[in-house]
Amino acid sequence: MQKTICITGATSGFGKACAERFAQEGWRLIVTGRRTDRLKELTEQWRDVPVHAVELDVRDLAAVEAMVRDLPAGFQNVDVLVNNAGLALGLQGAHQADLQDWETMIDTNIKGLCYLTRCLLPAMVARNQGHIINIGSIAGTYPYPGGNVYGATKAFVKQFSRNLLTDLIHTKIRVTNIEPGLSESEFSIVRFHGDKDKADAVYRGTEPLTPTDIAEIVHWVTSVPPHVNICTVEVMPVCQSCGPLAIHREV
Ligand code: NDP
Ligand code: 8X3
Repeated sequence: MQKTICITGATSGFGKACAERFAQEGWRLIVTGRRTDRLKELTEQWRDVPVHAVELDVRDLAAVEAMVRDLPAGFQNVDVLVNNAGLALGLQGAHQADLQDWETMIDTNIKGLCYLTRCLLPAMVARNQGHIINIGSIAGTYPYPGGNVYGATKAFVKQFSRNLLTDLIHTKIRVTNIEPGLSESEFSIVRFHGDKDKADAVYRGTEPLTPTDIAEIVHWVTSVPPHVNICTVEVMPVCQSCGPLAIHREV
């Protein structure tokens, strides 16, 4: 039977690559994001793919509830939710960071992810079938200067994913947290508020992961046998590793 996947943040980067990957596999797609021109561009490339595109800001609980309530016939049984919409804003130290940036990251990466999960889970539990795939980050495990609230939101995603598994142990629902490292998308342009030169510098001299790499992993975790749950995937490009612990000396 044709399966249905709901992807948040499908207008760019990982989410868009996931939409394209699952379209190739013949899934029904629910694609969401705030930029409607991007959603239109994305869906116009497919002729035979059943797709439901929804303009959605994941921070808006009423809009999330309405989206789930108003899913059209054929799209109501969501088999996979990819909680991908998210962002980092700024790279300043905690004493200098913009509080509004912190609010936006918390509202999007934590609250938005919770809204989608809470609204789609009851139907999954009723059907005893489903898969929640959260896009965390290595920043949720390994601290780095300026990662402050962004990393903390992804640490939330890690623990929330684990706690979902404990709540759902009596069901066949799977929960996966995918934690990528350095990946080239619009992520850094957003982080630096549109400063393309700063964003390009992040990837200079590296071979980062690509959105296609992440989409392959998202597809893989859905394709293992139903009794197998890939709980966590931590993935970095070969050019990246965890830094050493730091010591500041006064001499
Ligand atoms: P992009 O900036 O390319 O894509 C982010 C997507 O999130 C866009 O489609 C954007 O859509 C959507 N989005 C942002 N805010 C909202 C919102 N309030 N409501 C709805 N959609 C929103 O970045 P990536 O593809 O790289 O990032 C995807 C996820 O992966 C994020 O959660 C990010 O934290 C995580 N990640 C990224 C890494 C990287 O190095 N790139 C590494 C590890 C994790 P729109 O603007 O149209 O709403
Ligand atoms: C994105 C990866 O290292 O830029 O989540 O925080 S990193």
